[in-house]
Amino acid sequence: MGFRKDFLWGGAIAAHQAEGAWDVDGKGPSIADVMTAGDVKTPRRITRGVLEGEVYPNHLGIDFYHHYAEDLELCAEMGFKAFRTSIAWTRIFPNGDEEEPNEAGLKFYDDMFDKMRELGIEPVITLSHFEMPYGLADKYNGFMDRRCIDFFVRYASTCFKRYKGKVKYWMTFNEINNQAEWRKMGAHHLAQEGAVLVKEGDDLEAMMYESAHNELLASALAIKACHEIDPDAKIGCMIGMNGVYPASPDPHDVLNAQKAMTQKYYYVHVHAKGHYPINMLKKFERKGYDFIKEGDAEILAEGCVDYIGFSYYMSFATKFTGRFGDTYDFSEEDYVRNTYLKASDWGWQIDPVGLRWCLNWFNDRYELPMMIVENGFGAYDKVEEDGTIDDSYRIDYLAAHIKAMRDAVTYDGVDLLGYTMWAPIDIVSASTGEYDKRYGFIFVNYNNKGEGDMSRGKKKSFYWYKNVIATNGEEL
Ligand code: BGP
Repeated sequence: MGFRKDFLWGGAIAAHQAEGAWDVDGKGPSIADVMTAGDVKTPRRITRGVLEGEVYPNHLGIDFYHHYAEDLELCAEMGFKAFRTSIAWTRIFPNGDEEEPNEAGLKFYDDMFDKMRELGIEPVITLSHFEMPYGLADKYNGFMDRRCIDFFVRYASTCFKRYKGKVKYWMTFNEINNQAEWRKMGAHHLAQEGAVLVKEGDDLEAMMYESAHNELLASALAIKACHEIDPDAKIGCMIGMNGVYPASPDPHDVLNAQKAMTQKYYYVHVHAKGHYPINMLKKFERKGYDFIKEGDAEILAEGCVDYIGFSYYMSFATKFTGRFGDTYDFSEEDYVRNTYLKASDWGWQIDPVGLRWCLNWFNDRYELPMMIVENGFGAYDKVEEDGTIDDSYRIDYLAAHIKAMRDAVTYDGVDLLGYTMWAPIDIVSASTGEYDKRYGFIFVNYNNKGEGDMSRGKKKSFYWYKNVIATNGEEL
């Protein structure tokens, strides 16, 4: 009963949201380095290059580049068994299309992984976490150009060779499926996934499916390379999993929600089974898409994942509007509020039971080990006069979600390898570019206005999580 003895308790961050040092030691700009600051009401913008007078929060992050040793020590104090971060692609290949890697970038991660090992922490590493080199986006239009597949595989293989024996758990593209919501996010979401920089009049839907296909090929080829270079390593996909419920038992709503799940999560099907679900192939045929070329099927079939990594923050509900007729195609514009759930200050609906639902959804279809590599609660934290921070709301959120995953393991037989909550330390928000949307057990003294000395402090949740790990999830 309960979690396995070697369960990987830990936390997760991403290079671009934490490291800062965006142009240090030969690093080139990534797509995250041309995203401006926003907030709960103001969307981030993507600029063509780094422009004078704009504010780019990822350039500074929380200066993890120079503070990772002390930050990891604080994580070790909580008893972390695993730490998930990403390698910034542009530290290794600054423009993305170089023949040779940047040694200073490779050395930086050597030192970081050594530090983790010294602390008894298993590195769990994402190869691309919204970090496509800006050079590739600008020059090739990202994954719209098949040459970017080779550039990614070269980068991935360089990492597998260099960190063989140091890194055992890999993932290819962070939340590769976010781009399925291209209607809502437009250029932002596509570019965040390393897909394309779009212009007026482009057919976003067609471009999304084509560039996502090329990204899936890149992922499959990297997985194959990983298996060949380091047979002891495990490599997974990373899916942004937020289940879609029907808004009511009306069969139209139920079918609509089912179609939404296929359209949002066919990416995991390709990763786990090595081919597209027929439902999606029918859609491509109907739309006249011809981006699947000879030989692609074999590539996908040979690059299946060892485990499913996924993030979980919330769930959605959808109401059938009839806008796509008998196809019942999904559009995120058809989401409705779920009146059974409360939401965070950013409107993210809180649904711990939904996490168990998602674990079962994956398990029933793919029967693969899983790792929850992100789950957390973004909130405004208040520092009391005595310097303490009572983030009981964060504890409540995490405790309810950990209980749900414990139930999925205990009662539903889910094979769960680990849980790396998001994010053990306050960092820059990916969707809004804010500092004030905080997730951490560790407070970072820095805010949206650029005030603060970046010093680190412990919130109430720090001590709570330490006990969760010490009791292997028994005491929540
Ligand atoms: C996921 C991303 C992360 C992270 C998290 C929280 O979608 O993989 O990079 O940031 O969401 O989102 P946000 O930072 O926007 O609150």
